Amino acid sequence: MVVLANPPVVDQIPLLRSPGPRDSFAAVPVVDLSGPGAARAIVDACERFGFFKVVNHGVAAATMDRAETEAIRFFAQAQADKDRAGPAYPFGYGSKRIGLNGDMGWLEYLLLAVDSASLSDACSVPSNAAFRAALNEYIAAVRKVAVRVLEAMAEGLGIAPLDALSAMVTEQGSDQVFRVNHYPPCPALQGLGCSATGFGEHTDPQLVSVLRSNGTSGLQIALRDGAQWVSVPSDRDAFFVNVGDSLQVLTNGRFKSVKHRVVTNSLKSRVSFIYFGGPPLAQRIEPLPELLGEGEESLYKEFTWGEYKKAAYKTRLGDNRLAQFEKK
Ligand code: GA4
Repeated sequence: MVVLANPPVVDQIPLLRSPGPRDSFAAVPVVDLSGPGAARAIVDACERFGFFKVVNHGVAAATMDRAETEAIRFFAQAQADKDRAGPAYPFGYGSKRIGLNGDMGWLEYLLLAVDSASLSDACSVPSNAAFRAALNEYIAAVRKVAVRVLEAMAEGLGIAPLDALSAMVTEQGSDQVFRVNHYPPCPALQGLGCSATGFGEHTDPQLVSVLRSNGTSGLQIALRDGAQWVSVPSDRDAFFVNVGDSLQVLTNGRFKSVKHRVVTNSLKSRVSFIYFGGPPLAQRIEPLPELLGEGEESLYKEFTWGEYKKAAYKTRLGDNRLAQFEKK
């Protein structure tokens, strides 16, 4: 057997089979957020895939375009200038390294804290005023989408009050994070049948994540518990929503947190924005009483979001983080 070493440029970055047309997932559930069937459609999608696409969301294209233009301008700067906005932990610019335990991806990014409905003033990154303003406008808008999605979930699940879920991500002290990812193309691998891992497989720890990309493909989700990976056709006008681990627990496993990853495109760069809606650190993450049937018990041990987050940062990206909180 001939074992080929990774081409030097992607040294240390795991490779994946390049997706082809047959991997495209045509059945992504599409939810019309302004339509009457949104609540039912969202619950159905969360039970089946933990993932769906949102259209008719009411966010102006100009808001998304402005944030995208400014992000491209930021990442086009000289490396030394970007490095001045680092390190990524706790918040700031990062390149290739993801988390604290050795995961690597073919990307650079900004990891940013959100306070209420805009970037936290405690972090001066990004420092450019136009970029900050564009991100703040985008964050205010995407957060409203997250709130509407969480309200529709509560409605569809028959939970009262309607803001039982959304309040967790909007109340004072909620742990909201915003991420801007830039996946440069990786031409060195073109035609080799493999692609660099942009962001390795993982589930998100929060309640929900709301993603928007520039229309370059790359996002994949796992079906059948990881037995099959499918490519999500990109759509720059839509948002994509992931169920996170916390929402899986709040629904006692009825909703599944979806495993996903990003495969780098060999020719086009991908820019994505992700809003992660998390609760305050002291919030207990446990099944909502309305969702527990007669005599049904929680599948999980008791924990707070702060405890979950602390444990998450000790894991590798691809680890099953909920496993240690499951009742045996
Ligand atoms: C995945 C979802 C978000 O991007 C993130 C990520 C975080 C990070 O990049 O620092 C983590 C990852 C994410 C889960 C496990 C830990 C923490 C990297 C990692 C290895 C910002 C988050 O909240 O959790």
